[in-house]
Amino acid sequence: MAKVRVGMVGYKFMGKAHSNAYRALPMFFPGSVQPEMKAICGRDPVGLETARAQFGWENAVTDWKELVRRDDIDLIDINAPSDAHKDIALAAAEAGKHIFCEKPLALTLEDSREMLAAAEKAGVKHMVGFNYRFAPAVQLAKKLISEGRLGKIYHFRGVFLQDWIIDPSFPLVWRLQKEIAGSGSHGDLGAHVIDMARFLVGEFDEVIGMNDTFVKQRPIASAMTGLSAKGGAGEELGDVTVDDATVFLARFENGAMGSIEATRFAAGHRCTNAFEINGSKGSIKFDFERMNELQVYFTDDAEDVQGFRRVLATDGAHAYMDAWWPAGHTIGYEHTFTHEVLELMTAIGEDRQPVPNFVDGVKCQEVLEAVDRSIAERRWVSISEL
Ligand code: 4PW
Repeated sequence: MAKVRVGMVGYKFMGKAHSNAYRALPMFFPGSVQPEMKAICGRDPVGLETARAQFGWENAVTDWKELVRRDDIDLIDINAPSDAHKDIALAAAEAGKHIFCEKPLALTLEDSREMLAAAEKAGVKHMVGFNYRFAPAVQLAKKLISEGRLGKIYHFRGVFLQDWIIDPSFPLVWRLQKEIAGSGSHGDLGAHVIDMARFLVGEFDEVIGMNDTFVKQRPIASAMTGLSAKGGAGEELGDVTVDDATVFLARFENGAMGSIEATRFAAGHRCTNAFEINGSKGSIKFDFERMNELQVYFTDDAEDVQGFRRVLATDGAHAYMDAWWPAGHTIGYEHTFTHEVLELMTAIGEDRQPVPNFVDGVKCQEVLEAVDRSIAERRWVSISEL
């Protein structure tokens, strides 16, 4: 197949991560269908041109509506803040472009369902950026569960703990504003944990949650991104309109119990995206801060050597690792995006939907919204109610 010509909206954190993945693919996965980095899009022409030159895009445009109409673009990659996802995706579907959209898919469940319907009506490929699935150690977890090595699953325990806004003087960036981000830790971090639970354990049945906003007002930033603010902040304060932390309990359709926690106030945790799964025949533990490792415990180990042991998921037996380095060398966060883009390019080449796609994005939004409803109404909420 000819190359997939990419137009990407957004050039900051996720724009850099996706650009790096597009550039790494031909070097490390030369047999794959390859991307062609045609155009990068953003609002600030100065920052955009810097990113274009630095990341290696052919040209830069400031109007995403122009980008989605171009005949020399096959795929629209949406890395803009969450409030822009729906409009760009609907326009891309209308123009017959494949769509790759960062998580969470949309601001609301209703919007995500509209995006899925539009993509399906247009007959285009659609993917959502749950990159953590693509860590080799997580792929090993999926393999062990699928092979029945853990037996019947009793517990999923998942957390995504950060601490980048624990300082009350940290300014009011867009990730702290509901109208732009949709939610705080819940949709930004909890979405990853929800997707991981769906990927490894199965569908959610019912949930009940709680949340809090510990710092209610923050200094308004003059120039900002989602995770940082440039040029400092003034004296004026603005309201934080999202959760700083959301915790919820869950029952899965297969009977397993779940506890999920997302917070940006776990002092000392920079990016602890971690889970533990307990089954009738064993347990596994993963922590993204040690992302090349999976802790495993099997009940059928000989009694005198039973205990959790560390598997280093860096050999050729582990997903994707043949493509990287020999002799057990480790990989990092950015490699999960390369694996994600490999799945997207391969799916387009094979004329099938990539996984995870907008169906997974909608399923995630259902759980996000069910938790929010359970908090508002202080009751268990079935996913089937949504
Ligand atoms: O999805 C992203 C995560 O990988 C989030 O939007 C920010 O970056 C915060 O944690 C990481």
